[in-house]
This record gives sequence, structure tokens and C-alpha cells, in this order.
Amino acid sequence: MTQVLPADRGLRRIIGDGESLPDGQVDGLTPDDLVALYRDLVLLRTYDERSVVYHRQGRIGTYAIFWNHEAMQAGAVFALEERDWIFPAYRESAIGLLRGMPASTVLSWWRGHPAGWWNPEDYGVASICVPIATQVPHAVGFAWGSKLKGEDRAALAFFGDGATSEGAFHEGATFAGVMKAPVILFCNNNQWAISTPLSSQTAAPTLADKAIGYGMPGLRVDGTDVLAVYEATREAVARARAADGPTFIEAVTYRAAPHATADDPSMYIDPERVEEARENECVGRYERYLQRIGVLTDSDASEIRQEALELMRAGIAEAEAEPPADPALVFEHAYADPPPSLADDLAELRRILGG
Ligand SMILES: Cc1ncc(C[n+]2csc(CCOP(=O)(O)OP(=O)(O)O)c2C)c(N)n1
Ligand SMILES: [Mg+2]
Repeated sequence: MTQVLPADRGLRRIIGDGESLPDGQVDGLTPDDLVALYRDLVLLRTYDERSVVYHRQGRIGTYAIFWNHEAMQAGAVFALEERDWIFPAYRESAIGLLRGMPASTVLSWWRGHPAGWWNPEDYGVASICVPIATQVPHAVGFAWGSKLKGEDRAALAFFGDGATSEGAFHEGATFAGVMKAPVILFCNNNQWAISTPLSSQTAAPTLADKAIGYGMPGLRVDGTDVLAVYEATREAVARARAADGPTFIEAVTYRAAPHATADDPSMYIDPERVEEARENECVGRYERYLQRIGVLTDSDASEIRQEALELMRAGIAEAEAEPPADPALVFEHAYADPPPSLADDLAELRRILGG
């Protein structure tokens, strides 16, 4: 039986600060890999920044901003193979872009349009879960099922610090440990669950400490260091492939943007911490690292940014070109035998929409 040790409380870090903190490196990553990872970060950052603008222009609905979460998302996905599945929450809504999903699909999701629905099998990306932590048991069940079928697949569930207080997280993590499911439980600890701080969420010194209770290793990384995230996830994937079971990763950051476009964090957040997080934001931090080690020039960087911007412009144009959805869809798929009152509700909706 593998011995599970308490989590190391120190934060794993690879990227230095260009001054007193030296840069490290990750074995096995070529210069092309390093640039590919940068491309992923820029794609996510551009998606996120454009989405906030599109929201303000009334072109998408309420949007969960993930600014400064890109390193956790891109670093973790980079450690997976195509056959491995990703189980996102709303904070990782654009994760499919890293698997070739069109930007218009994700934008349509935020427009509440059925063109935003995808077949998870096409991308190895499950549906976005908004109910907190519900994707954890989905990922664990998927991973355990894959193991029973003798497939060599891992699953990775993304969730937040707040999710670790939910029953669904506890059930999923317990199951994963007992069944030795090949799953990675990836917690983006941004230290807030809307306005609830981490200190109200748990009395545990770290979230990674929870892992020992489920019989799995807990790794703790700097969530704004894409290379540290990648390396930790790669270790977790190796454990999953070696039939050693699940791993819990706590990636620590500080939420540098509102919870969502409908939130006003000035009521509760510490502006100095936000300022500090914005100065140390993950895309710029990685860009400076790549420039220090001579892998990225300014013109490469601006070309990559331009490409991402064009992809987004094309994506929103495509999403907006979709014909309006039939309002009846709101009522479909809810009941096998719909109650008669739904017909009245639909008629009222059609009247309001003028259809
Ligand atoms: C089961 C459930 N309860 C409450 C909510 C309302 N809610 C939406 S986001 C959120 C905070 C979640 O925080 P965290 O897990 O830290 O994720 P983050 O938003 O910080 O990425 C809550 C409580 C919900 N969506 N689902
Ligand atoms: Mg959180």
C-alpha cells in the first residue's frame, strides 16, 4: 500500500522574478513546447478580456471572469494527452479552446444559445458545471469507469476553494481514493468563493492538507506559475497512468478580478492584494521568463496575440450570425410528460419575445 504523506505546505515554483529569485526549468520541455504553452495562455487571456468587453456591449450574458487563472488552466491541460478528459466549472468555460473547440461555441454558451452545446466526446471536455463541485463525482466516475474498461485514460476536474466544502467534493474524493480512480482533483484556490474568504471556508492550514484524509497525495503549487502547475499535473498524470490512483493539486493564487460580471468586489476584497496579484499576473510573468531564457521575441509575442484576437473576432461574428433559438427549447428536456401549465408559459414567453 502506498504511504500517503501530509502535503508539503511550501508552494512549488519554477519561474523566478528576474532578480533575486532564480529561474528553474522543467525537464523534457522543448523551446517549441514552451512557446505552445505561451500560445495557450494568450488564447485564454484574449478570450477572457474580449468576453468582458462583449458582456459590456450586451453581446454575451453574465460572464465568470478567469483573468489570472490562465496558468492553472493551460498548465494543467498541457500535462494531459488528448485521450484524457477535462471536467470544467464555469471558471474554466473556455478550456475547450485548448482542445480545438471553436470560440463561437463557448461564446454561444455564454449567449445562452444552443449552438453553445457540444458533444463531450468530440473534445474530451465534459459540460460546464455551474452547481459547485458537481463535476468532481462526474470526473471520478468517468475515471473509475475508464479503469474498469481497461482504457488508459485519466480525468481532471477543475474546481475552486469553495467547492472543497461541498458534499459532492467529499463524495467524489472519497470514492476516488477508495477506488484508486485515475483522476486529478485540481483545485484553483483563488481564496474567495464570491464574497466568502478562504478563512471562512476551512480551518485546515492548507487545502492540500485535505488530501491525506482521502488517502491521496496533495501537491501545492504557485497557481500563477504555469510551469509549476504543468510539472505538478504531469506527476499526477503519471500516478494515474501507473494505477497509483488520484492526486489532489492545490494551485494557490488570489482572485484579481470580480467573481463575475455581476459582482462588485469592492464591498469585500482587499484592494492591495488585488493590485499585487495583478502586478504578478501569470501571462506577463511567463512572457518575461521566456524572454529571459531567449525563447520568445517581442515580434513572436505580438503575432501570437494578434492571432488570438482575430480568432475571437471571428468567433463573436459567428456566434452572432446564429439564428435565434426556438424559445420552446427552454421547456424541452425537463419533463417526459410536461404539465399543461408549461404550454401557457411558452405562449407567454413567445408573446414577450414578440414571436
Ligand atoms: C451548489 C451551489 N451552491 C451555491 C452556488 C452559488 N455559487 C456560485 S459561484 C460560488 C462560489 C464558488 O467559489 P469557488 O468554489 O471558490 O470557485 P470560484 O468561483 O472562486 O472559482 C457560489 C457559492 C452554486 N453555483 N452551486
Ligand atoms: Mg474560489
